Amino acid sequence: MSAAAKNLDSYWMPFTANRDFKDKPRVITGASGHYYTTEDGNKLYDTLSGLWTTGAGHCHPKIVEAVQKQVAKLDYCVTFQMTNDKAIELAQRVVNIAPKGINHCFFTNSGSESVDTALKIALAYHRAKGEGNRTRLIGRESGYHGVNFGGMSVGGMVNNRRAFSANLIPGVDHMRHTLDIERNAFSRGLPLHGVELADDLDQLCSLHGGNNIAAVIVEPVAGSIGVYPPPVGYLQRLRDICDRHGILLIFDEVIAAFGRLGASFASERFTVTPDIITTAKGLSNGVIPIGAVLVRDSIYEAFMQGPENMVELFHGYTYSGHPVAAAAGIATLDVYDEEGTFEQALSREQHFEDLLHSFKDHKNVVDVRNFGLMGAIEIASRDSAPGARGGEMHKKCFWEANVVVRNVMDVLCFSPFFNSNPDEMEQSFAAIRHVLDSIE
Ligand code: PXG
Ligand code: PLP
Repeated sequence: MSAAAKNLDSYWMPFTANRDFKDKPRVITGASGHYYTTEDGNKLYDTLSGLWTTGAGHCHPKIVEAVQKQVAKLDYCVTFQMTNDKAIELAQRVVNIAPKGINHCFFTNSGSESVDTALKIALAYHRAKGEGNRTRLIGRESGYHGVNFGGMSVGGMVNNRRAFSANLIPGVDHMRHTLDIERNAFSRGLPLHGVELADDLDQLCSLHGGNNIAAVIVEPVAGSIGVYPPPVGYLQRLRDICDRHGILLIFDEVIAAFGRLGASFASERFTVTPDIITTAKGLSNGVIPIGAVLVRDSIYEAFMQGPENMVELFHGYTYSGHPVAAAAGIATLDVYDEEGTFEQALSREQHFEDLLHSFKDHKNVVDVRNFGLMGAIEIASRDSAPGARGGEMHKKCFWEANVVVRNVMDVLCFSPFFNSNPDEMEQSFAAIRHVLDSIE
């Protein structure tokens, strides 16, 4: 065991079974391109691009250089009532590739902060417009919107909510999720059945009065729960219902934005434009924490009323628009531009889909789902031990197959690099299949 791994006790690890992990740790000390390296020099193929973060590959030289330069030039700068050149430039660059009409960008440090920021903007927007009665928020079962109180409340992953259920924010409802294995198992791309699930929103409008609802937040493709692509027509129907009732539509694109769906934003791929977009992860290729909330012009303008010397939105983080993070973001957008990353991602979709669906015949596989470069293989749960097979897959892949695979219970999630090499993808999926065969 390495020196680092021996001294794990002080480290309370996030979303980890701490005792089980510390018994036999999995520690990474380096990364390059599509591989992680361990302390003993093993190279592991990364099938999740970090945690859906690092689509352009690890330690991209251009981003590394930009960070190194920036940290030596301007390490930190207050962004309340003053700012830095990099934050200004990144905001412009992001809105340049955002959907038409979305031209304003508020910086955060993570997806969770982006979500809570977006919810606060939605509530304050209606109030600024004289519709302070619009206070209700709608999320979706199985949704993931981060771990802060707002995002947890609109989110729908039960384990994330259970211990806090009495303290979630009030006035939140959930639509049903869109996974329907009975009707849609092994769909390639968007499932055909389920557009009517969007009518849950209409029902909530009947129940509460649509004019009491502030916003609806959904992941265009639910990621964290195990990749649930939206049924054909579903997002458009949500958009239509929101328009009818004056409700803001928030797309949580923390995973989906910046190439994951072969486009700058999911909204571009689906040709459905929300009112607010939350982002993080791919904005800096995962190199430095940064997130952004993008809003429609009409939302920004609603705040720009009243005395000009007054703060319009009492919200912001110490590190909103951090210059080093912003420099990483600018370099990342340069890389996406110069390398044609979004087209690269599109060009790899078919091969990725074929590799995933080659698991259809496996005796323990109950579903395969994919859209863009997001994919999942769902394994049947072992009797009375949900999550056991998935957990064993993760560990065996790490220790015996030199492949990093993320499991959410018994669902294996994949988020390949935008510039992944087809041979390496095939080899890693062959190794994964081998491990799956070995699991009872
Ligand atoms: N919204 C969405 C849609 C996300 O996917 C967040 C918000 C929160 O972002 P931060 O940066 O605060 O973690 C996310 C993050 C998984 C997994 O297992 C996915 C995420 C986080 C942790 C685990 O797939 N996504
Ligand atoms: N808690 C205390 C005591 C603080 O002073 C601050 C920021 O100044 C925060 C929390 C919030 O930290 P951040 O702005 O990094 O989110």
